[in-house]
Amino acid sequence: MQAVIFDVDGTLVDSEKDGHRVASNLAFEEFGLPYRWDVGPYGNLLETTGGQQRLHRYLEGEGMGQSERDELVPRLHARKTELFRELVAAGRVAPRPGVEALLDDIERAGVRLAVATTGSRAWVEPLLQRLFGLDRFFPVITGDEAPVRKPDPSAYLQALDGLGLAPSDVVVVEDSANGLVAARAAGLACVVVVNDYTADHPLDGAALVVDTFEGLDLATLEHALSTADTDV
Ligand code: XBP
Ligand code: MG
Repeated sequence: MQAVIFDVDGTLVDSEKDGHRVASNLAFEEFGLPYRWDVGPYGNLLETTGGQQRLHRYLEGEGMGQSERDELVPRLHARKTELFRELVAAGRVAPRPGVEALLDDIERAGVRLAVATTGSRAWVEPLLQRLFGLDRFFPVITGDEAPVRKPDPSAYLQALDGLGLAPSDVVVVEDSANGLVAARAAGLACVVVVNDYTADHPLDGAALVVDTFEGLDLATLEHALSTADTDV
């Protein structure tokens, strides 16, 4: 194994419940909109990857027409992104327990770190910089470079291309079914570390499924890669 590609939301960081959801509600309030995303129902909205795509799907469900959404969603999402950056800067978004120890374990062995996320670069870079150190990860592929979002494999294919490695030398760490499908469609073995929002996701084809990073080390990832069936 020569590299590990990490997902961000729900994987490196616990960013959905206390991050994107909270920032979205603050943006709704600022815009004088009556919508609020509660903790439970937000889990269903996560089936749609991409913040703008998720807003469109939700507002369409609330009966808002296409033209009104096309005008409102980019402004609402831009404000949500600013508010999310402020939550990160205020320390309200934290790494999942055990992630930092795993990153150190991987780096000590000279194995490379990369990122492939659906999220927007405008918040991804400051978050990685504040919590981990941005230059530990190369490449960092975001929704800006891969607009067709997971479960489409393009983010992982771009990360693999940036690493210049063969799929058999790389393992992915994800938190969700959409991420698992994207990694496998890119021909990559995928370890899934579920969270409260993804524990019930269908995860067939995962090389390994666990519910915490605590105790997840390099040797476990290497074993998962060596036993993985990457045939899609
Ligand atoms: C999960 C996503 C993202 C975030 C919101 O990303 O679906 O869209 O929820 O970020 P990941 P944006 O692939 O890291 O799990 O609002 O910037 O899209
Ligand atoms: Mg995720």
